[in-house]
Amino acid sequence: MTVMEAEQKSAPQSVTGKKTVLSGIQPTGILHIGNYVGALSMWVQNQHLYNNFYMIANLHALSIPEAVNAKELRENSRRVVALYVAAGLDPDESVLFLQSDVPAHAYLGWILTCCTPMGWLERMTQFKTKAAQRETVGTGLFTYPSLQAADILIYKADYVPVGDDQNQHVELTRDVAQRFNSLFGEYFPLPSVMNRKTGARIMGLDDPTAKMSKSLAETRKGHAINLLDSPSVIKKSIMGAVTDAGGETRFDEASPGVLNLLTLYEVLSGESRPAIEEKFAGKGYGFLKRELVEVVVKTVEPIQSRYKEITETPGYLDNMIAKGAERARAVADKTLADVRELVGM
Ligand code: AQP
Repeated sequence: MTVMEAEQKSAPQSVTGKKTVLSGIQPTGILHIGNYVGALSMWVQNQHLYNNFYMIANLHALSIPEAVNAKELRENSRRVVALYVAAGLDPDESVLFLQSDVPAHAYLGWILTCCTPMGWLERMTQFKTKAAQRETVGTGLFTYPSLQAADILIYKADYVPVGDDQNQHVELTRDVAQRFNSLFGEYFPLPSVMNRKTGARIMGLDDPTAKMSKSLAETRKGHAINLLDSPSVIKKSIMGAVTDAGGETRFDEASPGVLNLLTLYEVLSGESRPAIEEKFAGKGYGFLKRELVEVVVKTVEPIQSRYKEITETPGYLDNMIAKGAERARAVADKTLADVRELVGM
């Protein structure tokens, strides 16, 4: 894996000396290589540098209730925590928890929703995209970003490490924090987004114009590579990836599908761009795909074997989830107590 290439703007130092990060993933399916590259791998690489809060965003998963099955949501939530640890997050170093185990998120979410003008939420591109895909649009899908602001602000996070599709939500969080501060008194620090420079948005293998996504992966074979896919499924998905009739393997000249494959190869192999361009020059896309299969399999194999160990150890996950909830609540409840005071409750 390459040295972390994150964009960091300046943010205030936390009282403990280390800055704080918060991020999360919705348990709406098995994590894919886009979630891993854009978010999870960055968390793992940086975990020694920060106070880390990583949640499983199960309240957010309810924002499209028609897609929720209670049993599956519960199972997926456990799978996502297990994948966090299997991918390398250390549950002692990072606070890993289910969002729903910390009721202060929803409480602060309400207060921040009250501080968020509707126009700000109407501008969110993720809302517009997801709303356009369905007949009934729940209010929760609309107010999702103000709950996300609460997730971030309740830990007074300095940084939010995410894929770049989430940047607009982090910008909104800054606006909401500023609005709260101007209404009720200077309290929340303004968080900054943290993205990879390469791999902040991995595209669908079957359609390089659309972001690789868990929900699309459920209905479209070959759209995504899931972290729990077998080598043969990975091979099938990558060999079937959309490319073009050309043969161009230079990063700045490649078509979207080929650029997506090159980007995945770059991030997962850790090789430099000039070395990659030299390696693939004039060799055809079949060679690029076969090499990519190899690095993807090499990336997911250790994750899968740790995942198996974790999920087969009785009580391990339950214990970890309970401890994470306790540690997260201790911080979140304190912020909520301050906020209650500030708003007059
Ligand atoms: N394709 C991607 N490339 C890079 N980063 C990505 N992320 C998601 N897709 C990509 C990052 O993964 C984190 C968790 O995302 P999420 O589950 O909270 O929400 P999402 O962005 O809506 O993810 P999906 O996979 O597309 O899920 P569904 O289909 O359920 O909506 C975030 O940091 C995100 O940027």
